[in-house]
Order: sequence, then C-alpha cells, then structure tokens
Amino acid sequence: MATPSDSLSPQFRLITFPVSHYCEKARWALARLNISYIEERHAPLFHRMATGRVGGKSVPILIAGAQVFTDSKDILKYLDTIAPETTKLYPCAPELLKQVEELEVLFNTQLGTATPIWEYSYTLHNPKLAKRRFLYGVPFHEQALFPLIFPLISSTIRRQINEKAEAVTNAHAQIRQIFEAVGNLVADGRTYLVGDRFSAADLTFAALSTAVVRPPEYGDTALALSNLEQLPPKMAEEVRVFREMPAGAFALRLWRSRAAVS
Ligand SMILES: N[C@@H](CCC(=O)N[C@@H](CS)C(=O)NCC(=O)O)C(=O)O
Repeated sequence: MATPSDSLSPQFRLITFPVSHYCEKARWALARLNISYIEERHAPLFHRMATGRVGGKSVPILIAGAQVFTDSKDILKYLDTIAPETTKLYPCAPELLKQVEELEVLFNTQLGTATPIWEYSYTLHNPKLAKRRFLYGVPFHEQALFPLIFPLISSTIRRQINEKAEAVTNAHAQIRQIFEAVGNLVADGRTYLVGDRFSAADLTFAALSTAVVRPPEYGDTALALSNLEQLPPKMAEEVRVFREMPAGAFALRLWRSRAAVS
C-alpha cells in the first residue's frame, strides 16, 4: 500500500534550528506520518538567508513541492490533509476540534514564547552551552563563523526576548501556570488532552515543553538537552521540578511515545 512517504517524500524540505521547540513540532508531525524529508539546519541569523529565499522569516519552514508553510501551525494543518485517518492530528467532531485548536493556540502563544525566555536566561551567558545548542548539524561555514557572530546573535536574541530579570520571572511563572492547567486536565487519568486520541494539542504541548523537561528521547541533540549534569545547577533544579509536575510527567510520557514513531 502506498504511504505518503512513497509518493511525496522527495519533495519535503524542512528549514530549522537544531534545537527549537517549534521546529520539533514539525519534525514530530513528519515522523508521525512517516514522511522522509531533508532537514536544513541553520544557526540563528544564518537562517534568514534560507527562510528569506522562500518568502519566510522564522523557522520552521516546510517546503512541500511548490507549497511553502512558514508557521508550525500551518505545517501541522497541511500535514493533516495528507495524513491517513488513523494518524490525523485534528479531530473531525467540531467540539473536539475547537478544544484542540484552542489548546494549540494557548501553547503556541504562551508556553512557546515563555520557555525560550527562561532557557536563554541561562544559555546565552554560557558560550559552551550556547554553541552546542545552536550548532548541532549546521553547515561547516556557519560553525566556523559562529564565534565571530555569537555576540550579534546573543544581542539580537536578548532584544527579541526583552531579557530582563522581571521578564524571566514572568516567563517562569507563565510556564508553571500552563503546567498547572495541563496538570488539572490530566488529573482525571486521561491518556490524551482531548478525546481519546493523540492530537495536535498533545503534540504541541510536548514539543513546546522540550526545553523545560529535557526528555532523554530528544534524539540526536539529546546531549545538548537532557543531561542535567551539564546544565547550570539552578537550571537543572528547575528542570527537575518541571519534570516532577503531573504535566511534566505527561510531556515525558508523550516523548516516550514519540520515540516509537521517529
Ligand atoms: N509562530 C511561529 C513561531 C516560530 C518561531 O518563533 N521560531 C523561532 C525559533 S524557535 C525563530 O525562528 N526565531 C528567529 C526569527 O524569528 O527569525 C511558529 O509556530 O512556527
């Protein structure tokens, strides 16, 4: 039987940062569909040449033949149109669909924006950690130029995330708030956030929690992420606390199931 990968895989390109929770959303959806694709990893700032060439700005960008999707939500929606019934990420029932879409937007706009502020408050001050985070699998010339360009990357990101002590505290509180809300949802013992099937809500929550739960299954960038011994002690302690929250345990469980489809 033909699968989406048989007929479409040669046409798929994904432009990414090596470690990026929004990019992980796209990778996870592609893996779930068993679609093979070429991943083009870039370091920050260098990515703009690749994304600009196809009319985008941020990563991930999925190029599927003649179509270009410049937002992780659009990527998931598109992939759902080619997914077989059994792996669809969005339910058909309008009430369930509404719940999934609302959770996806909540995670995208609140969890997805808070975790980088929290994480960068540690990694941007630690060139060794930053190097591992930004350079895994990027082209050689980007690795070679990275030491020269790192101060610019660092100041650009700081400006983008408006790094101030208050912003970091607020981001941490926002992550906790979302984790508490998700913890309340899963307190009834449900397997998935909405209905009885894995959906875009689960995928988005798990992918966007990556930085704070640092799952061992994060694949080839695991070294940059999951070994708490290599993190600053305060950061490692905060990760332990997130992992132990019910929502953290839920995210880690989803990550274990993700390993089964990659
Ligand atoms: N809403 C977008 C957000 C993507 C996003 O913020 N990507 C970050 C990396 S995690 C990025 O590309 N930042 C650099 C830039 O905006 O140029 C999505 O869901 O795809």
